[in-house]
Amino acid sequence: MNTSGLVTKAHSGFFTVVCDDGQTRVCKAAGRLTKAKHKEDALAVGDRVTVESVLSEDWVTGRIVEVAPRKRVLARRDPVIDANGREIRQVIVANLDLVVFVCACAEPEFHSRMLDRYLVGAEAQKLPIVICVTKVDLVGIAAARAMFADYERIGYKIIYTQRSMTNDQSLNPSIPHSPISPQDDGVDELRALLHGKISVLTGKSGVGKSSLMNRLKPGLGQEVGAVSESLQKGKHTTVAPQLFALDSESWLADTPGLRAYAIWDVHAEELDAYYPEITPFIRDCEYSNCTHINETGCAVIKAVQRGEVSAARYDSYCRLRSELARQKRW
Ligand SMILES: Nc1nc2c(ncn2[C@@H]2O[C@H](COP(=O)(O)OP(=O)(O)OP(=O)(O)O)[C@@H](O)[C@H]2O)c(=O)[nH]1
Ligand SMILES: [Mg+2]
Ligand SMILES: [Zn+2]
Repeated sequence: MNTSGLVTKAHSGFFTVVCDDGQTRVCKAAGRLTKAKHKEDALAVGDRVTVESVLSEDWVTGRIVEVAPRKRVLARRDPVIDANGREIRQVIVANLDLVVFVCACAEPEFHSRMLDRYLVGAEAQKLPIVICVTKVDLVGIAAARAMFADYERIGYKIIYTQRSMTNDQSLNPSIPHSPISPQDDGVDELRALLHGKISVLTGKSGVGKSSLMNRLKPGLGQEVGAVSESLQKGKHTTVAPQLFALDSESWLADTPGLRAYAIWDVHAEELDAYYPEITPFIRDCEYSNCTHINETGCAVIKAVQRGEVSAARYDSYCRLRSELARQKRW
């Protein structure tokens, strides 16, 4: 008897599948599924699959016999080069509905250019985006909102959060007072946005992703404050996130400091399409191939001068564009 299910974990050739019949099975994939394509790409967390029960050989209780077409993927360029010398795409999460970029107000310091890179990558993959600002307690809500004002103005959904204060902290005079009421720490709002979706939390190490997961689902027991050494050093570690059930319809993965979230498949000439506040001005540029960097008659530059496009975001556009122009096309 076959049953369908969701791949929630992939680990060296084995896949954990939460099946619609309520059972969780550890599965191997039918050989024909992995033969044709690049191995890493054939099956990923988030894939909807059909599973055939197998009479338990060891702890393997299922065989994946079919993978449903993906609606979209979160992918990155694999550092591995294939036999033909081409870089390979690696699927991190299949069928992703929402990506949550987690940024701390402080500790670690917020770098808008890094957020911009993430946003461009997500825009290019047409992924719906939420920005979750953590550690608001460290700077206060007014300063936090000022830091993210450009992004609010563009129209990105932003949620401000902080962990609940312990007695310890409220006694510490060096920590600014809680600006968000304990009843409204942003977590309920975030939980509502995640409902019915497959989502990932991503962002730099130490921003508070695991803490956030534990507040979204108490009892999840994500390790907090533990820093994975290989990731810290930026070495290539296969990024194989695990999907956790927030409820029966909502799935969330914590992706440890996605350093390798390289901008996949973005060409310099199309970068302007991934800055939503720049896009509306493009058609008024004098030249249709305007780079918006130094042309006279550039409507984007004029919009920056009028203050309609933020100077910081425009600066990040210029830097990223020259970086992409130097990068070889593939
Ligand atoms: N002041 C303050 N500290 C926080 C808050 N949220 C998390 N922290 C602390 O920040 C540190 C890092 O939190 P984690 O949740 O482990 O961060 P992470 O993003 O999961 O980090 P990696 O797993 O390394 O990617 C811990 O010491 C947390 O206690 C917050 O809202 N305010
Ligand atoms: Mg973590
Ligand atoms: Zn222009």
